[in-house]
Amino acid sequence: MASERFAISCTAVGLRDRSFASCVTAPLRSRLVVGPYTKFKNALRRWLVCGVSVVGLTGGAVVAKAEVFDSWADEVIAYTQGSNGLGGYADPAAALGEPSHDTGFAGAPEQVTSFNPAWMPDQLVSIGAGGELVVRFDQPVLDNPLGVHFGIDLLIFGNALLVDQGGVVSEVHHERGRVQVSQTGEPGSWREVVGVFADDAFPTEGYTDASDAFAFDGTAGSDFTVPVDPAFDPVDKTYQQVLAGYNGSGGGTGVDISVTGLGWIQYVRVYQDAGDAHSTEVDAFADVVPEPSGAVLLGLGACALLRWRGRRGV
Ligand SMILES: [Ca+2]
Ligand SMILES: [Ca+2]
Ligand SMILES: [Ca+2]
Repeated sequence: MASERFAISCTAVGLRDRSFASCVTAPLRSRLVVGPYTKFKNALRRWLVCGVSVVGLTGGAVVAKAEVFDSWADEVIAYTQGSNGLGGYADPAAALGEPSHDTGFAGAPEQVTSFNPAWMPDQLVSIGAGGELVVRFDQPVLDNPLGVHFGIDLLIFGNALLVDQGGVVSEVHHERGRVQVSQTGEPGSWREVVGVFADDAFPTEGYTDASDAFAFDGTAGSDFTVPVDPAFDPVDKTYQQVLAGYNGSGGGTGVDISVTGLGWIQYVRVYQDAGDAHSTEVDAFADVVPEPSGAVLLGLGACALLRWRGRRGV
């Protein structure tokens, strides 16, 4: 997949040369299949795994095993459409994979913007009153501290939209679904993310450079793995001001899992109470991964040097 990304999987496994070599060479191979900025970030993240591996080698305990993941949810664990779910929008696999940059509504190659959300049944799954959707990530979604991406760890994309009135946003049209997270997906393991709702602000923005919300002339895809600043309020803003406020992000509901007391999660549940008059739709889930810091980069350089010297006995 063109948007393939990497993440860290810390597992209690023995460090082997093969995993280390894979760790070093995978970023180089990835350059063949991903975009320039994403390639750069992916490479740094993979090298971060190398750094952790060296720690494991010298400490003799838990080490990191290099694996390749994308940022999107991978598996549907459960799905039940509620009483007022949208007919035809009942395929839970629509919530797996990358959020929608474009929508084929009416057969036209329209772009998804915060005013023009995803439309198609293969893009969205509808929850409905009393319904639920449970998905699993292949990798742990880690808790980012407040200073990293505003503390947001997970993004949920729906079909919420900004309402235009006279050239500015009058309101965010949303159909809020409740959110729970879990490390295991087992009964009793679920923690409610209080005050955060799926299919809410911020509506998905597929491109960063469209001239108008309905011009569909964007060429630069937005980043679905970084959140919008939660302090940004799109109301009374023009479309260009909204784009500026998104600052390259593709939007999505931001979830900070620290409010649940969990340091990482791997399962996400979106559900609606019975009797809810709305119908929450979900397009996708994304893991928000921090950028490697300068100190980490220095560590990674040391990692590579140690490995090079080790191979040559110097
Ligand atoms: Ca994935
Ligand atoms: Ca967090
Ligand atoms: Ca989707």
